[in-house]
Amino acid sequence: MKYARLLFIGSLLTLLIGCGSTGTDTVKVALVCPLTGDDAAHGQGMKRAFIMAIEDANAQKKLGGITIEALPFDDRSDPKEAVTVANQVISDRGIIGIVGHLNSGCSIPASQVYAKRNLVQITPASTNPKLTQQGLKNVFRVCGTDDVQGSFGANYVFDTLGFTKVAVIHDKTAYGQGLAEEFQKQYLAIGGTVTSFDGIDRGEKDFKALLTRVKEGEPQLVYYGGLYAEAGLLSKQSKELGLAVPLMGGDGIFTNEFARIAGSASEGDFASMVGLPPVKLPLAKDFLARYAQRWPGEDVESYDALTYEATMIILDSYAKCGMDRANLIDTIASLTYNGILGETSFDANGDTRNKAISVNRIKDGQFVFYEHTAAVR
Ligand code: ABU
Repeated sequence: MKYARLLFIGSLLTLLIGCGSTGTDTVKVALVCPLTGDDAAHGQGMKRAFIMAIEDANAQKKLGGITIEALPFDDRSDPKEAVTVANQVISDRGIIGIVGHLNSGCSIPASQVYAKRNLVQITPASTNPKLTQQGLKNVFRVCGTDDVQGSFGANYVFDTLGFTKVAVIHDKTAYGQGLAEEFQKQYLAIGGTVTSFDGIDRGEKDFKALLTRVKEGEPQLVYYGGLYAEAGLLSKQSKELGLAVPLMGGDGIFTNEFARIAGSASEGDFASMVGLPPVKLPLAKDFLARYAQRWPGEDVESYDALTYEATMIILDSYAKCGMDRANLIDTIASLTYNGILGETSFDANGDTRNKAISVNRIKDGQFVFYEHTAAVR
């Protein structure tokens, strides 16, 4: 009899936990990105924007009487850690969606874990096209992709800057190598010469031997697929060796931390960004003013506006359709959201239809908006 009662209570608990947030007065949203390590400038910016979004949504009573809890997790840019964290996230039935990850190499394996539980994942930063080519319905992306960004970069260097000989370096990650290969493919297709194509390891500090060899090819620019920590050192060491040509990278180097690492060597270096920087988003004006008040002295980093938007899209959609996970995915797949990025809607793969690309350039130690050009030739 006692055993039967315990069995009944156990089944009831299982049912309640299995139903997720039924009757709950709190729901949770997870942010997963690198909060420590070499990419932490990006990740900490994402965390600030994420917290702001949750605070704003609670203040607006977006979910009526339900309180929204912000749950940031650190994947340390490590694909194995990303999968460990993803498994932790799916075991918390109160989590209604994930914003993240930053690194494509983390987002891709983690997305398979979230898919097992039909949990929505929106990345504000992972740009490798493969993420949304896996046929997973739960995966969305509010930033652009590296097929567009790499091709854009090649056209920009060849047509706009007029450089016909470049060296290409990448960091062997899903993001960095993918971007460098897209750049090279288009650059060769339009008649450019790639003087060298090399991979480095993340965490490496001394690139002098590589750059000495790269210099022999007499490139007019170094194109780098990777993130700001190694890019800053590459820029600094190339100029120290007399390879006084600009470095150009993608969104992964678009942070003033890049210039802090490179010092004055980075003056005139370029970064493309998958989207317009927040200062050029007319609807982000209020966000920027409030960000400065909420986080005094902190830079608005590359993915902050994208992270804010991704969080709001999950919450806005949840407010419309409630706790059913399949409904939430369908709601996001078919929405047209007007927010600080302008209009966001998703194609059949879950990629944003907003393909804007901007070029930003270091001036006096800071990235400044340089120009915004049509993305594809
Ligand atoms: N998109 C640049 C950094 C993140 C990534 O895609 O790996």
